[in-house]
Amino acid sequence: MKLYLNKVSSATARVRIALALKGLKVEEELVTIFGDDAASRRPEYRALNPQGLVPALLTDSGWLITQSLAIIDYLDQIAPEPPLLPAEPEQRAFARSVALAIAAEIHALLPPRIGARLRSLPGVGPEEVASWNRHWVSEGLSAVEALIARRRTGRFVVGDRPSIADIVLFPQTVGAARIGLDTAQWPNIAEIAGHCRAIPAFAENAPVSPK
Ligand SMILES: N[C@@H](CCC(=O)N[C@@H](CS)C(=O)NCC(=O)O)C(=O)O
Repeated sequence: MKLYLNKVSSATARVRIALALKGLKVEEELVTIFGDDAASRRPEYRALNPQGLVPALLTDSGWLITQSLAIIDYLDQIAPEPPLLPAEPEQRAFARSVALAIAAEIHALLPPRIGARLRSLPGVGPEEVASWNRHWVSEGLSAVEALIARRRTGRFVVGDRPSIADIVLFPQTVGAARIGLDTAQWPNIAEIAGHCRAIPAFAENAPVSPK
């Protein structure tokens, strides 16, 4: 299998953490995502992935899977151990809810293409974009903290094993700290992120800072 990735990308980090938890090795191809000449904008990459985003996983049979959550679902099916979704139906739904609250409602408002589009609008510069990013991460993680606080029973979002919820949450906490937010304001999230960081699969695949 081959993973198209960028190590700055928290969506990529989710997939790399899942691969590492499962002990799966894949070929990796770097796709640049910043700037007008980013590889993700080029026709060659768009021909492969019309969304022009990372991550994307090319399976052994040549099928391209886009979207980090779909890729993780696929990995969970082809390599079921350790499971990344809880077996109990309500807990399973909760793990997916937390993952989607971050992937769909926080992260979707932050990628480079959003910042570039905002900066093209009159009166919007880097400081306004930074403020936009802080606003959505802050509001989004505050809601996720409240969701987790209502249900948490163990070291991770669901019980004592990392699930898809932690895999999506952890990179977002790294991103939150990177834009100047103090993650200690979300005590459950901060504690869970600490437990994640103690696991090499998480620590070694955390998103890196843009140069
Ligand atoms: N919902 C997608 C998000 C993918 C995404 O936005 N990836 C970012 C990097 S984190 C990207 O490729 N950005 C390129 C751009 O914004 O131009 C997923 O979960 O895979």
